[in-house]
Amino acid sequence: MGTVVDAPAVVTEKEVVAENMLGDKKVTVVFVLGGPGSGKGTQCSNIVEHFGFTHLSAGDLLRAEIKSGSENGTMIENMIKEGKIVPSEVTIKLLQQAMIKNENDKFLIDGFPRNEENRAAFENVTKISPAFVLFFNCSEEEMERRLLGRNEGRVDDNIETIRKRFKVFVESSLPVIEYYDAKDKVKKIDAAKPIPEVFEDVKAIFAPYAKYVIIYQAT
Ligand code: UP5
Ligand code: MG
Repeated sequence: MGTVVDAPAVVTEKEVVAENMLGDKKVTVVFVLGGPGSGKGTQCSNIVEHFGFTHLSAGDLLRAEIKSGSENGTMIENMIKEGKIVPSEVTIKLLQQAMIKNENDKFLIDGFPRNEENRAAFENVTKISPAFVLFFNCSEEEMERRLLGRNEGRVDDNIETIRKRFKVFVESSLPVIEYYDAKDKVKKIDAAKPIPEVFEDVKAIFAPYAKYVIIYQAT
């Protein structure tokens, strides 16, 4: 019997910057995607509560940036009013800072990446690939009804901007979902159902990330 000799270790460039490392912590990232009003934010809150993830809504981070009086504030506000996608470097910086600041190692990134350029730039800059993509599928009719009934004072919740947001979603964001689907990374949810029913389906997907394991003992 011959001896098996290991091939000499070659450190490739890819291994030097290890994937999914943020500083010295290894992170798990789930992208939560779906059209405007599909229920991304609503379901992310449920996931946080049950599965110990930290929720990072790209839209919320951008809206906070406007409020903070940052130099990019006016540009971001104008883009949001028009339903357009803010330049990648702005959004990626906000997401990266939020992940570094937080001690958690499990993140839901809600509403990002929204186009092919967002996706490629995020992977290039952070070296993070998502564990999977949660996709909330819902008809425009239902999403429009929800957005018009939301009443949170968002500058983009008017019929004119909503129509623009739908168009951008179909033209720019759906191709991102298709990209991950080709890699078998998309978990598609029927998001047209009532909130608790949607969460039942979400729960089944997140079961491996459960915070507590309940052991039933027969008596
Ligand atoms: N609701 C939720 N689920 C329901 C259900 N199953 N049945 C009945 N009602 C349901 O829900 C919307 C409303 O519907 C709520 O009133 C809720 O109670 C109800 P929500 O959970 O808020 O839906 P969500 O999918 O989060 O909708 P949102 O409007 O936040 O989605 P968008 O993707 O449009 O908004 P986002 O904040 O992500 O982005 C806004 C803008 O920011 C973009 O248009 C863009 O201009 C900019 N942006 C970027 O440029 N880059 C980014 O990376 C991110 C955003
Ligand atoms: Mg949202």
